[in-house]
Amino acid sequence: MTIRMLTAGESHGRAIMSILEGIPAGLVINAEDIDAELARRQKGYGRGARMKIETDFVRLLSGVRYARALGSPIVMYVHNRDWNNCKAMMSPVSVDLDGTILEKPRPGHADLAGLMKYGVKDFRDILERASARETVGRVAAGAVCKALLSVFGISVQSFVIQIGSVHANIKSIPADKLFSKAEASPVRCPDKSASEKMIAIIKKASAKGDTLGGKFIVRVSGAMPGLGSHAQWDLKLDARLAQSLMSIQAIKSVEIGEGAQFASLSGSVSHDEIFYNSKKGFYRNTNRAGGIEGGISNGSPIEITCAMKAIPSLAKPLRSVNIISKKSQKAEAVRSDVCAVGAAAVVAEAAAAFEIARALKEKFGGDSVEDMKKSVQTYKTRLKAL
Ligand code: EPS
Repeated sequence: MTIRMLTAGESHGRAIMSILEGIPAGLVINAEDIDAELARRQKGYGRGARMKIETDFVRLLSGVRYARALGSPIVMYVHNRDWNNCKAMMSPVSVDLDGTILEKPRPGHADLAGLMKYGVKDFRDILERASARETVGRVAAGAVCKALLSVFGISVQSFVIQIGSVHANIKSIPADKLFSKAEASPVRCPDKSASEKMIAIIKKASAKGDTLGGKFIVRVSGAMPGLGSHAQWDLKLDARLAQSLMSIQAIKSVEIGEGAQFASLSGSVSHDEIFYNSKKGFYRNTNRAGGIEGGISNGSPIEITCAMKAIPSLAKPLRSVNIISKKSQKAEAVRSDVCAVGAAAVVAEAAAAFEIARALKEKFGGDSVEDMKKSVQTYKTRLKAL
């Protein structure tokens, strides 16, 4: 059985939920570890007033007993505290409201395209689910996937390398310090001086009623060679990661290794030459491929760079059209974040952890963690004998 995941819930509804299926029995799952990931997602300079309302924590509704996975579907429930303020607006039963609807769709949001597609009158029906609040469910599921990966020595970390026009300089920072430095930064950027500049431009954007995007890197360390497959398009690990990460709200590009840079590099400097010694086995001195060749992990760290666009909810809105009067008007000005690149990076860790866990489960099978461990051990012994 593979691992599957669905999320449910509206931004201002009662809760965000996820169903995670296929986690092997016996995996230790601590609610506190999930909560720690949820808290990481809530942080960051540039987040809006909503984060002062919410304090996310998980309720494990099924699939876990005495802090261990049962092998059955795991349902996770995270309450929206803002629901208290939105009960009438989001009521699942019919209520008498004053008839107020949102009329001025925000360029860049799902508002207008969703309204057309679903035939709704009020595009709140669309924005509630399009909202990045949904990522709570992915982070909860990702935390469980991270727990599974850690059993096999695989970790998933991220750090921000750009916000707006400010780029981090990470060349002089040792690879094993990037994550801890990012965690200590209010914008999750390991370069201290860039962090300060990033905070300054976020402050400036906020004062102007504007928003900012940026770039971050997700790094998967410890993944063995052989995850994903060249044999079918929908089994390729890079393609799966791309879908999972691109589906995060506002993410507009996902690159593996050198990514878009490959277009301008010639073959002689695009690839990672292969070496061998009896101690290390096969190894590379470079990692331009970002740890994936032919859709299969090759044992080097898996490196993914994502670009996030600036959030489309603007305090000083762009021009739009009133869907009732068809007159030109400014788009709805709704409460929002100014910059959420650091939070998106935490979500991306979860999305990557899910895909890596899924590929791991597909390769090694096993209904229990113990079965999986044996299978991994057998495989690693075979690789050693190569
Ligand atoms: C979001 C708009 C804001 C963000 C929200 C995503 O919410 P609200 O409209 O309630 O102020 O804060 O993100 C979250 C609630 C969250 O938990 O990340 C949007 O339109 O995407």
